[in-house]
Amino acid sequence: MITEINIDALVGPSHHFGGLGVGNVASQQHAYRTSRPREAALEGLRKAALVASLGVPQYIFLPPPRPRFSWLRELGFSVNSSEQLSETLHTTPQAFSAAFSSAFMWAANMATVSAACDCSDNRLHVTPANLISSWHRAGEAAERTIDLNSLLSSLDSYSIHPQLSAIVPLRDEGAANHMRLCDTTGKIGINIFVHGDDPEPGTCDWKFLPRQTRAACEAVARRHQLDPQRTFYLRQHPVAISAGVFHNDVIATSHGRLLIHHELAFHEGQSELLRLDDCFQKATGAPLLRIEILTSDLPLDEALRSYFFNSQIVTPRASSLSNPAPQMVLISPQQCAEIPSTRRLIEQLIASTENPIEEVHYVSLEESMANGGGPACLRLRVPLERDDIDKLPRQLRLDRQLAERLSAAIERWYPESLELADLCDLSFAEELSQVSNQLQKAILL
Ligand code: SUG
Repeated sequence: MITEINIDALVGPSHHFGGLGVGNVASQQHAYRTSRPREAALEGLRKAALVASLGVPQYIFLPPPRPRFSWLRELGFSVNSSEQLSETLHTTPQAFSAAFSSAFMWAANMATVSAACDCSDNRLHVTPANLISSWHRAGEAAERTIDLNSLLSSLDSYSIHPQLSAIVPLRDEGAANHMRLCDTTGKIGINIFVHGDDPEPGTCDWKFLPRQTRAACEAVARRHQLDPQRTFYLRQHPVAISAGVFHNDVIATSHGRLLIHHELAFHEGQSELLRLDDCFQKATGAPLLRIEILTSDLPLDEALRSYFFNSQIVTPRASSLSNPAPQMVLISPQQCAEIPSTRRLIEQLIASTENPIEEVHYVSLEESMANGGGPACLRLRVPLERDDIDKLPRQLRLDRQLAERLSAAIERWYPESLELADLCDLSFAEELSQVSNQLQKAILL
């Protein structure tokens, strides 16, 4: 039996709005707004604690160190005084913001992960995403490779590959553009990769640079040794990308044998989707539960405002024999409860007996949402055997005690609010390293 663990990445104390998300309308709209790092971290932690309370194995990665002054130096900036930092902010705000970025919080972009049972060598394969499309995210792969190694090092067999080369044709944003469908045991898996680039470069007039290329998807599938017969490639719809759908997980979602996608998720995807339905049926002996949401039921702009497709779907564990768990639970952004079309859609999904979703939890993630990240963006799924889960380091597993300790550290040490100009104060950089120490303590206790 395969169980999905979730890894969430704690929001960092320098969380701010830098307007750097390529094709990410929310990030652009909220550029330079005052941020609330404390609330951002607490919101993310509460969401992860909710998932843990449903019996899903939940792990936490701490924020990597910020600021990245070495990177600013590499770009020729001097960073020895607050005045110099202030000058950097004014001349090149993108580089400045990137040095303090907390975008590592969106763990769905950390890596693409393949279950060992899907790979011909029977090893779990992981490729950290190179995230080369934007100013602020490319440095994350090296940092998260260390964290992933620490989490997985006690497993008997796994491969963490180097990130794909940092060249434009290999733009990779990880699990946000990958979906794994499987049977009820989790042992028979089908992998779907979603890319945004056009087959013949230059044929399409993009408003925003598509962040994932087909070449990157194919390279990941090859190195992970996935069965080509059970691997699918779908192309994101250009209309959706131009409207602000910068990752597939903003327009489609999946869990187990359930796939929910918008009518405008994929470009000319019909024949590939029919082949997918057929392949799933043949491989697992059961039909794929594929739900296509029409524009007439959910217009694209409401899909984006609500982030409905970024709802997280989990299989809870029963707390006792007399208290059976719902088959699947939806964790949706609060916005979905407020927008009538998505509220109705969720009510219909729960009422219908034709899909396994039986419950919804609405979560408030205002700070993350304002930067274009919903519940599913904040987690990376790793499909593992139960025995392997037992081997993972206990101190990274989120239980009530760890959640309380982290929450207390955040309340005590994180700034309540932050302007970009506050980051120019050199003493703030020292404070950030103290916060890191306090979070480490909370984990190691
Ligand atoms: O890469 N936002 C992130 C949001 C990532 C959401 N992840 C998934 N869909 N899986 C991004 O665009 C904004 C940062 C800023 O502007 O300060 C940002 O990076």
